Amino acid sequence: MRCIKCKAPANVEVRRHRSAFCAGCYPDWFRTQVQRTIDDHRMFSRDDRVLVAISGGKDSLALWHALLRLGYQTDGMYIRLGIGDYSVRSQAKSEAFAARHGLQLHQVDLAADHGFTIPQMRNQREGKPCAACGTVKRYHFNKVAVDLGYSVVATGHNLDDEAATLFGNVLHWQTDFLGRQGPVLESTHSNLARKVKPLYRLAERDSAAYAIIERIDYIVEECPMAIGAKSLAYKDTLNALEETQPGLKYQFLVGFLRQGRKALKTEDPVQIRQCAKCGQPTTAEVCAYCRMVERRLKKLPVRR
Ligand code: Q46
Ligand code: ZN
Repeated sequence: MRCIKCKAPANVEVRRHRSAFCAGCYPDWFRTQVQRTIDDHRMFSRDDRVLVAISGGKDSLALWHALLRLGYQTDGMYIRLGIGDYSVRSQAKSEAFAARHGLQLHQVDLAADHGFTIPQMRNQREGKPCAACGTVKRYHFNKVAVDLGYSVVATGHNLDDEAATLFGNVLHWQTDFLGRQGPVLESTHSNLARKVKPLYRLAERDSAAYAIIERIDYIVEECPMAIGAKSLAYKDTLNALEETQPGLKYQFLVGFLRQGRKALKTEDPVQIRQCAKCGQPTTAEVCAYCRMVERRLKKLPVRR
């Protein structure tokens, strides 16, 4: 197999595009894809300050690296979730990346600043804290972006993540979520940052290849809380289909965004107001984050 750009022996195959690239040409192709996605959806411009949500994994670090090379103004943000050794190692990788490139990495420490860790937020029924973790991440990324004046929050969600989310939402006919799923979540309130996903058309293995070729040192292991998660089962199912039908994941997701989503979009935007406790945007009197934290802190032993 030869690189489609320079005809040298190829190192990375992108089957859904019927393409292959050598290690020299691949990073440019990856960055061009990111740039196209940003342009197609008018995600942000070079005048915007972009806050990149960093986990220490391949996707968020590949995204930060690509945005940097493309000339965007970016800072990172990492949340110390308190998930044992996994958090210690992912924090170290995130800090090392920021230091190596001379970038600013904001951090929120849940245990030190807010008195809880993610493993303490396990759901009694499922035994997993992932729903709580999602609420915590959305809350703090938004709060830091608004407080520090960033125009937009960029996350490393890739094609596999987005196709798996879509698959799960279709299986359970979560029409509310389906109507809102997309690469850009517009701000509908002055305290709500815009959210964008510049990697949503690139697969997990595309960012892994980019990270390896660009020598980005990322945390390879998955969060231990992800074991047994439904999203992983959905990814396995889609990967099995993709194996025999290259491009299926892309068609599934992009086809939905182009054709299916508009039928599910609600005309009336939900009324956003400020949380009575913390002032963050919410649709209820008190936001989901404040309610969740208050509920759980009552059950945790008092810290001395
Ligand atoms: S970090 Fe958080 Fe994930 Fe770990 S606890 Fe679940 S949601 S699996 S992306
Ligand atoms: Zn609140």
